[in-house]
Amino acid sequence: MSRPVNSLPADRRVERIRKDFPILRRKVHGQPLVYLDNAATSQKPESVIRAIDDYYRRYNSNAHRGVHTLAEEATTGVENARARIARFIGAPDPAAVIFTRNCTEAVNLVAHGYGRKFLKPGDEILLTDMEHHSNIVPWYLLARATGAVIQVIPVTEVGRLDLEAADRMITAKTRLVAVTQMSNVLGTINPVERLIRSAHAAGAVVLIDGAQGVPHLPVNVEALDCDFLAFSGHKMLGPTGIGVLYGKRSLLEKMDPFLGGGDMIREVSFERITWNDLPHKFEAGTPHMAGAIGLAAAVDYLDQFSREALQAQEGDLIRYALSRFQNEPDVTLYGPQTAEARGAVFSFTLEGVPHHDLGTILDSEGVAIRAGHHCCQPLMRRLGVSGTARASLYLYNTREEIDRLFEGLEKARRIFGLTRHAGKTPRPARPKASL
Ligand code: 7TS
Repeated sequence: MSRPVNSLPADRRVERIRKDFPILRRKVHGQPLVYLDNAATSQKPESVIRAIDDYYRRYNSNAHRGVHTLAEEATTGVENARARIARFIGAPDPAAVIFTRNCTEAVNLVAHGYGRKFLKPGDEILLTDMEHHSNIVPWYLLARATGAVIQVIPVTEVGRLDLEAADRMITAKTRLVAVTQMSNVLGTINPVERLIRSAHAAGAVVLIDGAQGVPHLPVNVEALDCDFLAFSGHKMLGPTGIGVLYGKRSLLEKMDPFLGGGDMIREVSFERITWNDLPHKFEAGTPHMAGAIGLAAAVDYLDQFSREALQAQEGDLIRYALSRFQNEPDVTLYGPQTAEARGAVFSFTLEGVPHHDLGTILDSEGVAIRAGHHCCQPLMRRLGVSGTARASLYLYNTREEIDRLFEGLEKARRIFGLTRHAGKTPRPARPKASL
């Protein structure tokens, strides 16, 4: 009998978890793959792959339309998935869970369905300097369409939101606050509860971008009292092409639809159209049945672990990675320097090595990271860099893999003729935890 997975020591648990992910057995350039690009997309366990395969082999059909057995099974599959995901995020009402293509589409849905209907010239939309383009561009378009104005909460020297500035900036003019729960660059975990309370006191609604938060942090939309939560399935072990918008029912009811088409209507004539009930009002066209079913399997996979066990395991990895980063004189790590304030995302630069070259050298060693601006150009400007290298971890990563990352940095130094302790050029005096 194998021990229940939660009572295993962390290293044994990770060993067990790794066996569930077939891609982790792959080699890249002759080396065992070290996948450290989880903030871009996560890998998929066997159970998710099987759920999708099973759907297409056994009951593929069009949900919500047919009267035949397969159509009923597909409908049940999608609706059970909705209920499962609602339970995962603490939403009491499955109809408040709207399936979208991804987090990006969920944000756009709110910008169109809520923003275009309710925002007026001079109303303020409050964002932060650490938002992903997905949580900037839809609001920019909305501001242009309505005459609303974008305000931006700054980021402090240590990579946190400037909460004093936020307190000043949330005023009676603020109609909507859109903020990421966790930065995909700095790893910063934002105090979203506090922002939600202040925004509500000022009469504004709040959208939480949970693309990075939901895969890693326990989220309960009722306890948070957020108005909207947007996230993507593919960053939390689910398939690509499926995302979620949670919204408070009272808001979803009064919003306009986003996309028009089949399934989202009650009655159509050329003179007058009435909308279907929630959640269908926001799900035009044939849904991504396999995606929804695959995402429910991903949530089942995550939920087999106690959140405490997973968080302790991830916390240990974060502390280990931080200690390694902080021991490299020629590496600048951006964002909070303590494990409590951050998630498992590490953006850094290695002095004398352009980030894209670093990404290529690491790939030659089988280590997958991301290099670039990470769809956060305003934040890059704030950091004073054109881009960074970024290693992001998930529940199957190990200390040995972090060691492989640092071995790769050593190779990059050798190729660029640098030494670890000095770097090629004398370093200007500046704090290591710079932002
Ligand atoms: N919000 C945040 C905070 C993100 O990190 C991302 C994707 C998105 C929104 C958009 O998610 P999508 O699934 O709709 O594309 N972030 C990244 C990343 O950091 N690297 O690749 C995608």
